[in-house]
Amino acid sequence: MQALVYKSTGNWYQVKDEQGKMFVARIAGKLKTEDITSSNPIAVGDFVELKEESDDECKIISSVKPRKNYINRVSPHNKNQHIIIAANLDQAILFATLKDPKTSLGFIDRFLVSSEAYHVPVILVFNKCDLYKDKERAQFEKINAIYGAAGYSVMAISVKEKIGITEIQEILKGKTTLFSGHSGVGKSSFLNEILPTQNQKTKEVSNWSGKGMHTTTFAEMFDLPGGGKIIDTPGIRELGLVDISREELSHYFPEMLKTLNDCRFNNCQHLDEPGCAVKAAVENHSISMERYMSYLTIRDTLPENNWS
Ligand SMILES: Nc1nc2c(ncn2[C@@H]2O[C@H](COP(=O)(O)OP(=O)(O)OP(=O)(O)O)[C@@H](O)[C@H]2O)c(=O)[nH]1
Ligand SMILES: [Mg+2]
Ligand SMILES: [Zn+2]
Repeated sequence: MQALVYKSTGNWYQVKDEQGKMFVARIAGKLKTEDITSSNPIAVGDFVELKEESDDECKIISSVKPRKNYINRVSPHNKNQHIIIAANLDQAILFATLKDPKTSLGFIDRFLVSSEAYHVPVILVFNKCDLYKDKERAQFEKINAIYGAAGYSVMAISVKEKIGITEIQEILKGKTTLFSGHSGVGKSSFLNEILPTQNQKTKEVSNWSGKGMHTTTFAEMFDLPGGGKIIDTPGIRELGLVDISREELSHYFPEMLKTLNDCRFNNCQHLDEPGCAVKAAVENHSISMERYMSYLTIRDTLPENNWS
């Protein structure tokens, strides 16, 4: 019997079978899976096989179906382990904020690189636009220009003032969408706004250090009444990139990928090589300096290649 994983705590799982019935499930014994390097063998969004003979109280998961895609990150506790955030996604919304708390562009770029590597389209949603004064409005315009030029959709919304909600509902229709971003940016607040019966926990961010505070503690999937699914996740502070080498990094900056075929050397790393089309594009402002600087910063954190 096949089922879809709606919630994963690491110890037990909430799964829904093809008839729409929810069960608690556990892994018993050895699990058949291709994936051995992640610390969680099963993630929200996974399709799993349940043992026929297992009882209704607690089903037993016997195997995980191959994933269409997934987003993962380096474990904050162990650099050699990675954690699958969610699997089988159609798209992700990266929730960001310019204030209370502030999301750095570096974090956004790492998230985008990771999503490009796993072929998950991303929409950038800046929440809490009700807090904007002139300074933040100018910042948003700049960010909108930078990421718009790179090919991403950028939106400013306010869950509090109900600005931009219906536009996002349109984007969510019929798709499985991951909600990600720092803690306190309003992921669960948005979910509560469009699914009031769910009533996910949310928490004030004023007088709040941000450190180790997560209101949502486990990833969980929710069905949308008009079709489609949302996966709400705990906020992430830092996103360690998995399985990406320096040599391939520029392929995950879409605006660089479009340009790099024109570099003189086909292994050009867009540093000081002669005839580099990417650097030329930065100089004539068709690739933003901010994104190029981000490329260099992220590159420094990556291994030389991923097969050594
Ligand atoms: N001013 C303002 N505050 C908002 C808005 N949306 C959410 N908040 C507040 O931001 C705080 C954090 O919201 P949550 O929804 O808990 O944030 P989260 O992203 O789910 O956080 P984690 O679960 O920890 O990852 C709450 O106090 C919300 O009321 C908004 O549009 N404007
Ligand atoms: Mg939350
Ligand atoms: Zn180049």
